[in-house]
Amino acid sequence: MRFDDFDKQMRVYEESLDQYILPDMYIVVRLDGRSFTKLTKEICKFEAPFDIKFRDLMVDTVKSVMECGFRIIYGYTESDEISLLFHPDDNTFGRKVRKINTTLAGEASAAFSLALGRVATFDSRVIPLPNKEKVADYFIWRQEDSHRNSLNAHCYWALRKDGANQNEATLELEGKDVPFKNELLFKKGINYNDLPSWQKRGIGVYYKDVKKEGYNPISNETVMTDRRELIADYEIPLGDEYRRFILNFID
Ligand SMILES: Nc1nc2c(ncn2[C@@H]2O[C@H](COP(=O)(O)OP(=O)(O)OP(=O)(O)O)[C@@H](O)[C@H]2O)c(=O)[nH]1
Ligand SMILES: [Mg+2]
Repeated sequence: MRFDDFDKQMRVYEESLDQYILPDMYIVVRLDGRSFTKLTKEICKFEAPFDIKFRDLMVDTVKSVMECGFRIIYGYTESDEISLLFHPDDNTFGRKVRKINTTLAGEASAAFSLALGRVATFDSRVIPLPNKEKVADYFIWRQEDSHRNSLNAHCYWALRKDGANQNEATLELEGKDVPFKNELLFKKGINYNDLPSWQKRGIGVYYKDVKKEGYNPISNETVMTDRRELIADYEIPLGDEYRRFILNFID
């Protein structure tokens, strides 16, 4: 058989599971650390429930994937997950799902592992969303997940630090509502409202115009130049204000 014919015959198998995101759909990708419970609690022993070193590793990973070749306009991280919003016109890899997933999981895993100094990996899923409102809903959903997880984690570790074992702490919180959990923390001297915003709402990463001081060697002068820089926002807005904030990236 001629190679060209053989190649065509084999490609049919290789491409049988290929999928593409339709042109009018918004693309969000969520990356999630694999077995990060073991990594954070047993292997690296990060501070619980929140560790600034772990937070900074996640933020640096978000920045790294936002600059790896796709047009990503907003990044969001909470816990061990990262959500990425693509520019509506992004057409990298012809919007092929497998290329988007494998490339981003690879880039995130490599960046995080290099910074940590040991192997850690992320999985990836593409979430196609039909309109701007659903994009905003998506990010509000992840922010609410962050809130819930954060309240629960603070309660769990407050109980653990008071001597409860894994089972006792889990049982104590099972089926309990938000006021109960707030009260539990309050009794232990923690006012949930006063905890840092990034622990409750997560962190946004996006481009911002900043003024940078530079040096012009010809005129021998210090000059101010405009630069677009990726910044991490540790106090992102909440609720309706967050909806407007998200819509701003795609309007
Ligand atoms: N100690 C510590 N743990 C953290 C921190 N941030 C996230 N984690 C942990 O990261 C884990 C993330 O949870 P999951 O993604 O649901 O669990 P996983 O073990 O990664 O499992 P898979 O994602 O299914 O592979 C939880 O155990 C969190 O407690 C942190 O700042 N400090
Ligand atoms: Mg995980």
